[in-house]
Amino acid sequence: MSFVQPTDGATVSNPVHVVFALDGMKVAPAGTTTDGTGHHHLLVDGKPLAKGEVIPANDKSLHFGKGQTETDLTLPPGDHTLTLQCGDGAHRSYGPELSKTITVHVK
Ligand SMILES: [Cu+2]
Repeated sequence: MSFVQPTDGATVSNPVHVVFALDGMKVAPAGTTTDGTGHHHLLVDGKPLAKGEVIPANDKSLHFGKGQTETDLTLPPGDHTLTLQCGDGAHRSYGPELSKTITVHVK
């Protein structure tokens, strides 16, 4: 999985438009239990979660359970990491191998 936008190390302004891509799996809404499907989670200043761990839902751990592949974020100025974590229909992490972390500088 990867970030289509922004690129790693980019300097960005609020709102930060973030676009996700999922390779080798299909995006499906939360609740879908079909193998090979999942949905995106965006962890702000977080880390990839171990495989099987349930991904929390809070201000810094966002679920895209309708199958969305983009969002707009408002972040405090400074450096932040954005981690994309794929999870299954029950919000369980697919592990670090299905995650991607980038750093952005917010103006
Ligand atoms: Cu989820």
